[in-house]
Amino acid sequence: MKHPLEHNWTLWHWENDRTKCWAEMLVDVTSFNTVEDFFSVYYFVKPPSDLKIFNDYMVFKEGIRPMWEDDANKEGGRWIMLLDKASRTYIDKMWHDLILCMIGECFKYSDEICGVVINVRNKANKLSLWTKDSRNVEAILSIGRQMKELLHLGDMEIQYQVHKDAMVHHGPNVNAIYKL
Ligand code: M7G
Repeated sequence: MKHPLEHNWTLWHWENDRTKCWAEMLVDVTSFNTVEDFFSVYYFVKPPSDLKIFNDYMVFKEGIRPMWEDDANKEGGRWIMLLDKASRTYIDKMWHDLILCMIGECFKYSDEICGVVINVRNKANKLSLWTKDSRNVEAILSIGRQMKELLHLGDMEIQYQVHKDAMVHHGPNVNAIYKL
């Protein structure tokens, strides 16, 4: 018998294509709701370190689109870590471990979690955990602290950014409301 997960999850892929708008570049790859099916998907797709620049993977609870505009995200934000000088193995390990912690419901406030994203970029790859309510301070700080513990981040800084702020500012100008 397969081992059921608490939620159904969807893997999305985004690849830059200048002929399309951002949302049109998002592709819903597949969904899974057991540990075994997660690993089949995980080992079927390329690891993040093999993706070209300007590709993203997202794993979100089924029914939540991995975009700011979705009802589940519009009041939310994200804990983000930069993987600028990280090795390929480290990037893949962080991606793998964060997904497992999320789908395995390791977080005390797992109901607040919408999904996880990895952005493969020139400057720095970015790994982020999206939460649904940027005003829920207790949940956000608990999730951030657990993310640091579970991924053994030590003194590596993570920052919490509000999606509404990301909609109007870009890149380094997005304000971090919490840092851990
Ligand atoms: P990014 O891919 O998060 O980071 O955002 P990057 O600057 O490292 O590439 C880049 C751009 O993609 C944003 O400025 C938006 O134009 C677009 N974009 C990103 N996200 C996550 C969204 C989204 O959720 N909705 C919409 N409409 N555009 C987005």
